[in-house]
Order: sequence, then structure tokens, then C-alpha cells
Amino acid sequence: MIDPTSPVPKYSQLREILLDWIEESRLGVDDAVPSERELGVKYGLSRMTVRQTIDHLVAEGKLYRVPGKGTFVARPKIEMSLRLASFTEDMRSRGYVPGARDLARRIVPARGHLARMLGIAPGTPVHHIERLRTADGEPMAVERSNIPLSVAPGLNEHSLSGRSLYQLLEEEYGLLLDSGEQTIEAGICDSTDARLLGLPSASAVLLLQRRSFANGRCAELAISTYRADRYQLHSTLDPQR
Ligand code: 16G
Repeated sequence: MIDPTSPVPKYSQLREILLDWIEESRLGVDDAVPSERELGVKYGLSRMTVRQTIDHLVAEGKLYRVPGKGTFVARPKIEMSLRLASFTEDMRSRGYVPGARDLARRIVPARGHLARMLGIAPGTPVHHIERLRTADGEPMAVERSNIPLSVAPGLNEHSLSGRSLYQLLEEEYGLLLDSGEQTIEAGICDSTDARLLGLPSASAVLLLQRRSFANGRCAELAISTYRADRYQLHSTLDPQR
């Protein structure tokens, strides 16, 4: 119930109630949330207050709206692991069937930024591999990998359909990635990635740039666009010493 004497604003109290319903599974994924009118009557709240709560939960990705139909409970987001795992391993460990659709594969000379990031001379050829990554068939991310030709000569002759890139690197080239570094930033997807990911244009995304190393040498620079409506960051925290 809403406590009108509480210093906690009413929209926050309603938020707690709705989150409890979701966490206690009284409302499951894709279940309809009662209408703004129903919630207003039930809890003695103005339509504006109810809308404020729902708007916030939609913006956070906890609920989603279908025009003309109502508001529904969204799926929980996937917690992006901060380990040096392949997409395939990561998805499998969560019980999803990983997939990849080849978008482009070419050999290009590395210029400025790319060459610097890979630690190679400008003009050195690299494999450029673009893939749409899926989980249970649903688009999750667009990954653009750059791998120096010298790291994996002939890589372009190997099919990647239904195969993990990291597994291929290990099995065919004996390349075991042993360290990595990654930046993650908020972004807005361009029209190409929006179309590939099945998102409305200019949707929020997570932009990842990852360098992976094998024996001190940069083996891959991956620049990826992950759906922000399906991923959130999670990390454990150690005290600062
Ligand atoms: C991860 C990597 C990517 C790599 C891919 C290989 C990020 C953030 N991470 O998704 O760099 O290319 O795994 O996956 O980009 P695969 O072995 O399943 O093909």
C-alpha cells in the first residue's frame, strides 16, 4: 500500500510495489502491467504519478510499451561478463544457443588508429570480420573483429558459420588468448546497426572496444555494438588498497 505520510515520494513507492511484483514473480516476463487507470484507483494515485513511475521503469528497461496494447514486463537483461570469454562460451554458459551471421569478411590494410591499436605498422594487412551475434536466434550484438594477417594467415579460407572465432584461432593456429583490455561506453546506434539488431533507429547501445592478446601480442581488436536493452554491466568490487 502507498503510505501518504511517508517522506518517500509516491511514485517511488509505486515503483517499489511494481518491482516487488516482478521480483516475486507475481508478474512474469511479457505479462501485462495493470493500466494506469487501474493502478491509480487501486493505490489512490493520480494518473500523472502512475505515468511517472511507468515512464521510469520503461526507460530503465524493466517494462516495455506496445502502442495500443499496454505495458508489459521486459526480460531481465543479460549481465555482461568482464572476462576474456568468447561470445559462444558466454552465451552457452547462460543456457542460450549462440549464433553468428556473417556480414562481411575482407582483408584490408590497417590505417592510423587500427594499426596503432594492433601494434602493427600502417599498411599491414588485417582480416576484417563483421558478424551479427545471436542468442536463441535473437540479434544481440554486431561484432567487428580485426586480426593481423600474420597472426592467422589463411583465416579467410575458414568458414565461421556455426563456429567460434576463438575456437578456430586455438584449433587452427594454436593461439590461446591470455589477456585483454576493454572499454565500454554508452552510445546511440547508427541506422545500419539499428537495422541489424532490429532496434528503432538511434536506440541506446553499449559500444565495446576490446583488445585481446596472445603471448604479449595483440591478436584481435574487436569493435562491437551491444544492445543496451538486453545487456547490463555487472562486476564484483574489491576494496581499494
Ligand atoms: C567476444 C569478444 C569478441 C570476439 C568474440 C569471439 C567483444 C566484447 N568480445 O564476443 O572480441 O570476437 O567473443 O566469439 O567484442 P566467438 O569465439 O564465439 O566467435
